[in-house]
Amino acid sequence: MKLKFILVLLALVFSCSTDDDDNTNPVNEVEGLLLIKEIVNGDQTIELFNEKGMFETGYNDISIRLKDNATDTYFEDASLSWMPMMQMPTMQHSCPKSAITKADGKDTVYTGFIIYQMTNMDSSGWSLTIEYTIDGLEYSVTDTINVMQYENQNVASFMASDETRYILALIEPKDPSIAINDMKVGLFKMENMMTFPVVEDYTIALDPRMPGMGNHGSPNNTDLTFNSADNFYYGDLSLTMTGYWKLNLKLMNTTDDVLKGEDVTEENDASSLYLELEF
Ligand SMILES: [Cu+2]
Repeated sequence: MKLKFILVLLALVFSCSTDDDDNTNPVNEVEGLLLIKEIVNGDQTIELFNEKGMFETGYNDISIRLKDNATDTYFEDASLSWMPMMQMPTMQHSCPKSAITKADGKDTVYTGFIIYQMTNMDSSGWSLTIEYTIDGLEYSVTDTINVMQYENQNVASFMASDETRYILALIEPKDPSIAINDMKVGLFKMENMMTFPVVEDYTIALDPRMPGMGNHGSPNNTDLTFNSADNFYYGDLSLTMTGYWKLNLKLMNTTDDVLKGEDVTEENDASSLYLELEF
């Protein structure tokens, strides 16, 4: 009887503490992420986050919050879109990007990705326009952003033999290990300066090599194939030791014509299409 009473009491205490409405210590939905930039736009502030707290060339996973400056609270029912733009000496262009959607299981966080294919030496050149709708009202703001040059080639922008420019970005492994790693890349076509649709059903042949060690390879790699569930390409990447790896690639279209890249042979130590990895 006594034990039952204590259990009921405990249950009451716990249910009270979790049902607390005037929560003075709300859940931090961006815990573990670092602020990249805040963009103030009148009554709202857009907060951009990722793991490193900065944009880099290549694939960027981005978390976004939209703050009501008057109440210091975050909007939960906004719809957002974005347009990154690089100003070049004679023209401007955008880059591959996702839509912005609500983050799984979050109330105040929205997410998406942007793949910056290039940047200037001093990280300048890019701006980001964000359009959003709250309660039927549309807003838009543009600000400059810094994009740092990543230390290795984690993105390739290239003209292929079909006279099309493609952008190929390494997404995983993020933390490579001596193992068969899951490799994930994004492949996009530059339709025009502003539009970069996903390329479906191509094949990307994979031949990782260590140029610093006699250009040796590794066993049990698989070519990357398209996954229509999330529009990315997946394959097995075998890394047998730590160090610098050149991931030699060959891009094949749906009829298996090679559009870019060459086999690595005795006479040819690298493909003209590659990504780099160091760990
Ligand atoms: Cu550019």
